[in-house]
Amino acid sequence: MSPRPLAARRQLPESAADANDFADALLAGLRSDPKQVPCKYFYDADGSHLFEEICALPEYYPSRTELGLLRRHAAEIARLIGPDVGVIEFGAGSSDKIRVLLDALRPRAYLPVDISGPYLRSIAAQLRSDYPELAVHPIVADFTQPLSWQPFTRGKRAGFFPGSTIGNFEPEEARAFLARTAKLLKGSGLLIGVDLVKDPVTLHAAYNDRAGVTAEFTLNMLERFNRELGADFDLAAFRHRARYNPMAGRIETHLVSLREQEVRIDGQRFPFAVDEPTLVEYSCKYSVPEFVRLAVRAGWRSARIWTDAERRFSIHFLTDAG
Ligand code: AVJ
Repeated sequence: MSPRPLAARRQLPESAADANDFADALLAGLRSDPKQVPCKYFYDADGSHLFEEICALPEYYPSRTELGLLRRHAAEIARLIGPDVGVIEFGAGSSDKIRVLLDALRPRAYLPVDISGPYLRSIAAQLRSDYPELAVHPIVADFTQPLSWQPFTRGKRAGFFPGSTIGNFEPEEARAFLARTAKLLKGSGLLIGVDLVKDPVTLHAAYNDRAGVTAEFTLNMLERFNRELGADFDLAAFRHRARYNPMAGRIETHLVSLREQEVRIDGQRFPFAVDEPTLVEYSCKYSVPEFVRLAVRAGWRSARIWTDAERRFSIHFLTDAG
């Protein structure tokens, strides 16, 4: 009998409650000064697909570099994680990376956690048909919040958090997230991709691609607000702006209002001044020792670190500090 891991209990449904949270978060963010909207709202089905397009851009080195590292070190990674685990992935991005891990590791179960239900289901369906032996249990949930779900996988678990998505948290939130995962993954490990601090020109290009896909990705958020919340954002009246802040070591992405305007959402009016920025994303970059310090503060032990020859990107294997 093959053990059948149970799916998550109390996973967030794509319910009216969720839609309300979404509307409330947007309205609160637009009322705050300066205006801001959480970057997790990029990822509706269209946004998730645009992000996949970003990963294929020549300027966007993180995905390619991380995938190369995973391929090169797959056997060692599988040895460190060990056999017969349930892999919990935070954010189901493009499935190339998880496939490399699945091929090398042959885990018992795969539990992707993602905020976009439709996208998650399409990824799950593809993986089920390509890996008939694997138990695939998608969990629709927002992992930026305290975990309201418990994955039931018998035996060992391993966490996988690629893409440097950890960089979307500010360092203190990143520490809190890592501390929550340390509890969830007690007795096991976390494989996590972290983009490294580097020259500003390379960083700037990665978030300002020539083809304009990143701008489209950023603006898609407004289209989503129009579609799902009945907002009336004029997409031609905002532009994408991503700049590297060398003091903070992060890319700061804003939607900038091109003119003085008023946007209506849910019967409320939101004024925007000319050139007024709305913060939509931080992508924090770390040095290797900086990230190790953060992980250790969160209760992890640094067991192994891989970087590419140009030291653009790092993958860390963290284990239970005991
Ligand atoms: C995968 C969420 C980490 O911040 O680099 C890519 C998202 N935003 N281009 C990143 C993103 C603009 C990406 N993360």
